[in-house]
Amino acid sequence: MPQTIDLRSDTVTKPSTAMLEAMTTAEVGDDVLGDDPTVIKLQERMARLFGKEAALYVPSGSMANQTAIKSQTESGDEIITHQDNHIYHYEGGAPAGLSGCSMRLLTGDNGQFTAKDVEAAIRPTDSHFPQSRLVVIENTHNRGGGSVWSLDRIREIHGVAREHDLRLHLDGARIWNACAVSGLPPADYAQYFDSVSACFSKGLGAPVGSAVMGDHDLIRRCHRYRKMFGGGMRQTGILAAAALFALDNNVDRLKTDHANAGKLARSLGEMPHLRIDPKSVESNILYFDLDANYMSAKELCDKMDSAGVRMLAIGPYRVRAVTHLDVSSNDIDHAIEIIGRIVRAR
Ligand code: TLP
Repeated sequence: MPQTIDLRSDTVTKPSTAMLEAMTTAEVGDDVLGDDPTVIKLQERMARLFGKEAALYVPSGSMANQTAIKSQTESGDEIITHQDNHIYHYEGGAPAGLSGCSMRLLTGDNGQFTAKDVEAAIRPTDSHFPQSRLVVIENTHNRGGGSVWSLDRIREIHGVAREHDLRLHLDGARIWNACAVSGLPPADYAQYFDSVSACFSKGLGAPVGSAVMGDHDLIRRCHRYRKMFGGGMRQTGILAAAALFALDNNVDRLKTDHANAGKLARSLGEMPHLRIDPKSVESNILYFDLDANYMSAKELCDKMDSAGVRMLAIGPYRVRAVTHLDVSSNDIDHAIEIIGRIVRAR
């Protein structure tokens, strides 16, 4: 039976035999008590990579973001971010639920906004208003089509945030993809943020895990909230070993995923009934729209699914595809063939 080409997300990857081997041979201890040597090694490496004092291993990107938000806000505070950000759409309302924060949502192309947008959104210091506290940037930007932020734009936002005493958090679930596009090391981005999250379970192909980076005081607070949110784990070295393996083996290859996404986008752009600008695809995520009089995104995804290609319908006429290390260039050719057959049949 032919294998399904699963482009729903880069979270669908399965650990390779070599990664599993690294996991089963990892040295472990009780991480809640702070003595898992593999977790300690991973945290030290992440702190170094991001140029921060400390790092904390957590079960998910959502927990990395939410421990960082909880650590830097008070109930009644407002978070300034883009209306398409993951923390707003896909984390179960956690900023309100866990930290009591409201959100000031900005607009802008590809999930990005400017320093001017931030400045205009900052509340006056007056007890009528929620207190502007934290700016959150997502890089690469998921709903923005995997867009990569320029360092200049981040630097300008940092300038405004500092002027107004706001803190900055980077949702860097896919910061590795941003680095692969820009050629910059993670620390170049991280220098403008008080807290940074990064995931091992997206493009890097680990089964579980993320990290949050910042100064000692922030990470101490995140540690407390990780426990409070139920994320304290015991012999977590088996998972941290997968993350270390991913850092050693799966960072340099991300460019392949970007090339595959570009190839897929160019072919989709030539197909009838589908709309996508291939030039807008910078990393491993792409979105395309269907002509409304053609068929719904769900209908197309169901048809593709039956033919062995999986994508996500994320709106009535909008589909997302994500490339990753379990999808080869040949798989992309095969997927293009299958989709072409479907859209040309009607
Ligand atoms: N994104 C998932 C879904 O939740 C949409 C995906 O398939 O893309 N930040 C960003 C930018 C993300 O894309 C994600 C996951 C997270 C945070 C959350 O990571 P997890 O799923 O580990 O909590």
